[in-house]
Amino acid sequence: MDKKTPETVSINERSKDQELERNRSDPTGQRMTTGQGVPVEDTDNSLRLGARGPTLLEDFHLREKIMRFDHERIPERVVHARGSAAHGYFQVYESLAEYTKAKVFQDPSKKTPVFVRFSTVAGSRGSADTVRDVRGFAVKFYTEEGNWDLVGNNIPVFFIQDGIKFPDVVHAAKPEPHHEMPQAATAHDSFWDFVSLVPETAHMIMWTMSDRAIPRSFRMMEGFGVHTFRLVNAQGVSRFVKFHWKPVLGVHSLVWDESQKLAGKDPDFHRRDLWEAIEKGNFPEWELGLQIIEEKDADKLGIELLDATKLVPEELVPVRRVGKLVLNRNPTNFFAETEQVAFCTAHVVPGIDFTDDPLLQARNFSYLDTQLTRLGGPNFTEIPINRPIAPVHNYHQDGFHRQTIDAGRANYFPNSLGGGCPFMAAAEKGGYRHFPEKVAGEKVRQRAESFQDHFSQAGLFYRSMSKPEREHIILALQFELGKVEREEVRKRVVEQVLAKIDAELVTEVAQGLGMDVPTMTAVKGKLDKSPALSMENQKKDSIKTRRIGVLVADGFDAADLQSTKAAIEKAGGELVIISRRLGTVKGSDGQPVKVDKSALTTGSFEYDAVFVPGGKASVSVLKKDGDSVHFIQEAYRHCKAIGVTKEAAELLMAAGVSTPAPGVVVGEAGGQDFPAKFIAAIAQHRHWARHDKDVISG
Ligand code: HDE
Repeated sequence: MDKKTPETVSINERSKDQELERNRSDPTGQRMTTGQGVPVEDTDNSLRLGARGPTLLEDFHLREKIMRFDHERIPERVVHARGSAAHGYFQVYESLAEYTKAKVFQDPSKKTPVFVRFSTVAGSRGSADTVRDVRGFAVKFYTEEGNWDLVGNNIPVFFIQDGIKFPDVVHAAKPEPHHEMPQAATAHDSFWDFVSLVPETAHMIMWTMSDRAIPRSFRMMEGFGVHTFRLVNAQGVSRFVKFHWKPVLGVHSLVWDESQKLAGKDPDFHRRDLWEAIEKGNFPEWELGLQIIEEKDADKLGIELLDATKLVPEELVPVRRVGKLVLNRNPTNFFAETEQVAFCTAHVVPGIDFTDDPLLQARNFSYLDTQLTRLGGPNFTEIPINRPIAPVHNYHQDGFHRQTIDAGRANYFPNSLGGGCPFMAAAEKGGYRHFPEKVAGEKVRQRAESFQDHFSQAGLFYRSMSKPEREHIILALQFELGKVEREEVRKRVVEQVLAKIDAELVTEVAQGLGMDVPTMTAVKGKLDKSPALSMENQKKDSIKTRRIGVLVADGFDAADLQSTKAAIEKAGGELVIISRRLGTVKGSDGQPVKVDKSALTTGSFEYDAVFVPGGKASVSVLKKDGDSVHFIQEAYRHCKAIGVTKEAAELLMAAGVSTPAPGVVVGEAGGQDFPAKFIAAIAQHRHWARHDKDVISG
């Protein structure tokens, strides 16, 4: 081969999977061996002197086995420790050559492999999935010109403007240093102390107190690149860009009470949901959206694009949907892939570039650096999940865990001993050339005047919410601040932060905390509302992958169950049969039906809706069963769709639910339109207009 011809690769959806295959080890049909490949005779008994005597140091299998066990753990991520990931691909709808030369965006027939990790931020690796927190949404694209990582969140803004404050905000949010409490929660003094003293957190606080911070599923949340990046085309023209991921299933959330109950009953709720959806072939999908801003128009927007506490409302710059992301394969091994994957904002490819956002600039340093401790040295790029499909050649060498065996004598540049290789690539030949932005100035520790507005977008977000969403923000703040022990911290948040956001907000929160309502000092921006920010305005047209809990006892109406099941499954939903104990329940036709969950192991909060078929015998048992009555009450309180047919209407009465009520669908005997009405109610996701819900226990 001509040594001067650089290697290239062509990629397809399977490229990364095939490349990972080199490292997979399947024990099926194999003997057990030591790490040195020596077959093992006995792994249950250590080697001892006499059956009751001391263990011999000579037992190399014992020593190796214990030594390997002792060192299984690596440090968890300092933030985003709790995560779940999946493989898939990205495909662009049409060439974006006009905007960027990045190869991932050129060819609509190409599927670029990706690995995506979702996470919470504050909790430890074993913390619950459904806590109130930001969710990470990190995407690694294995492109033919190297890896591109888009390391985003499910919230489009951030707590701080400058990366130098990151250790402070994270220290404040994490468990307090003296007693390491609370776990995976911001409802404590140090976090709100920080918020009260750092007004730039205001906008992000509105998002984290909103339902966005308790997603129904990873599959039903948006993703955002947060910072402004650049797209650069082959002619060297740069435009500003904000990246968005739009979930095909719509954006949906839990309610706070559910989140807390789920954290106890199924702390893996989101991880399980992602895993099971992929196993069942319900591949999660997002569309990539771009907000492209011409450099010349940036100033006219009146929004500081370098300030990560600001978003660009979609009403001002529409989001253009340019491609899709599909997750279709679960990892083979959690540690090897999900835990060892190392994202970095500085992993970019030609055609994608940075801006001077001071948060992004600090991230570009941090992500590379943190892996040294977490993954044990600089060779983490060689770990299978991290290594690019694109060829890698450079003069980096040695270090812990080096895998590559570098051939040749020349490990420096320039060299003549190695024929000058590896050599540089001109930009025209694929070499990464940084966008030659013109900058001038004095070295200062200062923020520009344009970074000083901390409240107008916080207010914009709050005002753009529907009434129920605003109520949830108020309740979340009452909860979080209610857990703050120091009164002066509570007071400062109310007076110095909330009073500058919105009158309704500060009044309700102050009253809920038993405090005087401070004088309003709100700052309004040009835009009064951005409807795109409200989840209530997102599409609600499908029940795909929704789980409907079905309460039954012996004697349930078999025809009701069958017709409802057929209709729901046709619409893409799933029924889960719940009864007192596992095994089977008998329908009115005498046929047994398999029970999926016993009442003991589940709760209404694990489902999107409830269905109770008629059947006199079944309903009379359920009416007297506290768990079943509670199930209905809780689902009602959480504003979910409830469907009952025939006699099952009596269960509603037993639960204190009076009909008609929004989202409660009662099917009369022989009624034909029940499934359609019930499906329409489920697609709404929640029925907030239940005015009496608070008088029902749950
Ligand atoms: Fe991160 N962040 N971050 N972050 N971040 C990390 O990198 C950091 C920020 C985000 O699934 C760490 O490999 C700094 C914004 C995600 O592996 C660390 C600053 C956004 C993940 C780090 C930020 C994020 C991380 C910890 C402020 C949304 C998980 C382990 C300047 C756009 C990635 C690691 C995964 C992880 C630093 C702010 C998203 C310490 C210094 C803003 C999704 O390097």
